Parts: sequence; C-alpha cells; structure tokens
Amino acid sequence: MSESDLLPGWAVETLHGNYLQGLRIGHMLYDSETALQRIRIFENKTFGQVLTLDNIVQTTTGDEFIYHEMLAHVPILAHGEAKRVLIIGGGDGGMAREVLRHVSVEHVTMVEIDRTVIELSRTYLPTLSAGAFDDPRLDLVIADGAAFVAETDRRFDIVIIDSTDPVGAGEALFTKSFYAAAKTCLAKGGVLVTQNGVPFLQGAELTSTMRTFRAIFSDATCYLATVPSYSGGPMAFGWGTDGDAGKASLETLRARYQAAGLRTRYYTPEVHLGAFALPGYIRDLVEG
Ligand code: AG3
Repeated sequence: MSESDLLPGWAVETLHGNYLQGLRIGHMLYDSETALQRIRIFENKTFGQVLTLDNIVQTTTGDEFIYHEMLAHVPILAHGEAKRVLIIGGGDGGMAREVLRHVSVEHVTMVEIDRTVIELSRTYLPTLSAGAFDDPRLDLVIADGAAFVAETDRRFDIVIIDSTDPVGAGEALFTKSFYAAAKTCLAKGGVLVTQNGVPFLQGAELTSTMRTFRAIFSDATCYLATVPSYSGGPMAFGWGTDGDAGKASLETLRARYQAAGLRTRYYTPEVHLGAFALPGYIRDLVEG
C-alpha cells in the first residue's frame, strides 16, 4: 500500500519526502490512468473541484486564480506589447483563459502532452478554460513540450511553463537544455516564466533553475505568490529575460492594467511589483 492510499476518503499528496497534504474527497468525479499518468478529479468542500495528476494537486477551482493570474499577467503586463504567447503544459485551460483575456494578444500556442487532461478538464472543470479552447486565437498542439521548443522556429513574446513538478513527465521541463531551447523561442525583449515549486519544500529545484537562468539571461530572478493548495509556503515563479520588462514601473503597470480592462482577484500592479521582493531565505536559494 502506498502512502497516498493510507487514509480512505482522503486524497493524500506525496510530492514531498517528509511532508504530506491531505484533501478530503467529498465526491469522486473521475479516477483513471492514461498511458502517461493517473488522473483524479474530485470535489472538496473548501477548495472546490480538485485535479490531481499522479496524486499531486495541479489545480483547484477555488484557488486557481492566484496561480493563473500571476503566471499570465505578470509577464504580459511587464512586457507591454505581447502579441504572441506560448504555453507549455496547462491542459486544464486556466492559463490559456487568463492569457486570452488580453485583447492585445493575437495568438496563443499551447502545447500539452496529454490530451485526456484537456478533455476531462473541459468536462469536469469548465470554469478553468471558460471557453478558451474555442477561441480562434488559440492553437492547441498535443505534443511533448520539450520536443516542441527544441524544434519550432516560431518566436513568442512570452513563454509560460505551466508544468507539473519535476517528477515523471514534468522532469524534462526543468533541465538546462529545455530552458536553453525555450529561450531560443523568445522574440527580442521576450520573457520566460516558469512554475518553480514551493521554495521552502523544493529549494534545490529553485536553485537549479536559477543557476541556469543566470547563465542564459541578463535579468534572472523569481517572484512569489501564495497558492493555498500548493502547501508549504509561497510558490516561486522563475523569471528570465534579456529585455527590460523587469524595469516596468508601478505607474507603467497601472496604466497597462487599466488599458487592458482586466478585472483580477489576485493580481494588482502593486502585488506585481511586491511579488519580486524576496525574503532572505528565498533570495539565498535564488543566489545559491
Ligand atoms: N501546475 C502544477 C503546479 C504543481 C505545484 N505543486 C506543488 N509544488 N505543490 C499547475 C497546472 C495548472 N494549470
């Protein structure tokens, strides 16, 4: 019996070696294995509908806005002229939804490895994509994201890595060669952002990504947001660019946010700038 099956009626997340998180399963909506991973979707009274892949929480309808708003709006509003966006992963559709809320974005390519995640999310988590999969600006590619960035000759203003953690299928999306290939997909002034885990529990992962980012970008750091279902402290998002998106002032961000006509529940221009203020232990992991 594995740790994840220890408590009947609970979904136990076994992502970390010495720490478990449990979510009570109110009602199981779906539980099955694809060739790639175990997919579960269930109802939890506090978090809403929860999607897990290989027993690891990917998103919940209750707190997904924090993660998706911060990975989409921070790079797009910092850039200021983003027209073409690449999303690697993101099968639930939440990232595509937030990116497509920018009317100035002309084209989004989303590369997801597991078609089943998209289909199940559309059925059981419709508020995640909220129509994004029907948007004519979206080009959906079912493929391995690592292979895609290595092969494509298309260029993007923003590349968003909306990945799982570096276990199983997601591992390839945390390597030096992947980051280097993702960088070559950036147009001049483009920004790469990544899901980089919870630093308190996954510090080595952050340090490793940041070492690579420092080697390949003139502006390399991370920014933070607290997403309750990714427990253990704030989550880090990697940030890399050779342009000056990181220099956008509060005034500029406010003007762009206004012009975009967005209504957001977590993102504000003030939170945007504040998210780059790193506590000492995270700064040390970034510089490590
Ligand atoms: N991407 C998964 C993030 C998983 C983080 N888990 C953790 N470190 N606790 C989310 C997909 C949402 N579109």
